Amino acid sequence: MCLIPELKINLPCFFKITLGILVGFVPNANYERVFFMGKSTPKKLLAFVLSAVMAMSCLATGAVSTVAAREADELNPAGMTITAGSQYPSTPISNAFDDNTGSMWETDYTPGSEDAKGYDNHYVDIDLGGEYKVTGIRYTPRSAPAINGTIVKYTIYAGLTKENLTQVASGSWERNNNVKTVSFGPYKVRYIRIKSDETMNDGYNITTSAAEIGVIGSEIGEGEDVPQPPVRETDENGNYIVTFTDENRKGDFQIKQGEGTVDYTYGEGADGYAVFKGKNNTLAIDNMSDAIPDGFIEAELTDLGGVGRWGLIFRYTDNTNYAGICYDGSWSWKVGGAADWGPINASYSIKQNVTYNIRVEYTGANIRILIKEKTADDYTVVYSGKIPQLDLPAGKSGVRTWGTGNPGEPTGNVKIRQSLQLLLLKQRQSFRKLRKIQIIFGISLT
Ligand SMILES: [Ca+2]
Repeated sequence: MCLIPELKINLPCFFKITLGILVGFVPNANYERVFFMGKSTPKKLLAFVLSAVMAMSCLATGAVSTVAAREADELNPAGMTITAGSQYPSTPISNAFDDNTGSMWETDYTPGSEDAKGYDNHYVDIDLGGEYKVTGIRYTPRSAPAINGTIVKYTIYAGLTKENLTQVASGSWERNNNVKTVSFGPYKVRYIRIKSDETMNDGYNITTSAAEIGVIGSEIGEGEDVPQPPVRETDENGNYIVTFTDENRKGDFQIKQGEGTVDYTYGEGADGYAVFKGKNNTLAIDNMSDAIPDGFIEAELTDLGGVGRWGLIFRYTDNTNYAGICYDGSWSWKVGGAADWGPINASYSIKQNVTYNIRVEYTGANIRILIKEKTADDYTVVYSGKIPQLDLPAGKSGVRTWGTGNPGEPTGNVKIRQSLQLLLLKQRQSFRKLRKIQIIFGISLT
């Protein structure tokens, strides 16, 4: 551990690789959080260094190495430094940044070790050494036919400071050895964390591996305005909160289904809000929210009128796996799937254009809905009971709005169709509008 930080000087790759291997012989060394220089090799030395790396790799592993030129769209700043949460002594993180697909980084897979049991430390931290326009990550798995450690689920975090990284992407990669990419932004970024959440493995010890990792991006041009990643805020209790105070504090609502939209107005307090417009079962999921099994959602909410239904979604995994409570004149619950909904025995009526505080608590199958007009002192318990269908695995939170884009063309929900026609007589409006102010997605019950 203590040897490697001294390498944060302009040593060529050859020495980094060599010392990385030497460290492997130190008994009981702590291999976590090993620092070294990134892809900072002076170009004039490149040919020599790559040759040396090939030679060292062959000596160390006996494997045939392949030198691959870095893609032209990948950043290669001289000040870049890399940190790995875990690495096996003979496969240090430097191997994932040496332009050599024949060498790889692998987390500590020693049987019985913490990192062989879980993914907590399976990450790479990249400090670009300055602010750049970053648009994605390229990941080259180890060479076929080996599959151990190939990342199939990932989360990418990025930010301008090390202490305030926000999730900018997450998802799945195909279970094969092909080169993989993920795109986001573009964002102005200095720090990036690539987190491995699941890998292909032999079913015995888990590991994460990478032949090469590249940061896709470019320098920020003169006068070019590149936004920073959205800021993830929490309240004094550590609960995730969306305040809509400015464009960086609006959560990360993504339309997962339907053709509705989310429009933002920024400002302090009640002056900051988002308007959710539903069209054909629109799901707007906040990708920045925590994926949690139990918790609560609090919102200041105003029904702006229109056609259809609005709801608060929780435990969202995908479009067929989510839970939600909805209101369209009466209360109902909803889970993913076309016909999976039912009534809630609750009679509280929501008036349009009146602002309410709503709190939905969910613990297993237990659901509690509390509401008060914003100006009132006390909440009313609208419902408290068990709805077994809503007891789904952990997931993210969001907003569901329903409306027809074309009046007279309901989408097939019988309950809605019946009330829809009454509403259409009042207002021929394409969208259901729902105004939300200061949404709080909580992670604990109080
Ligand atoms: Ca490599």
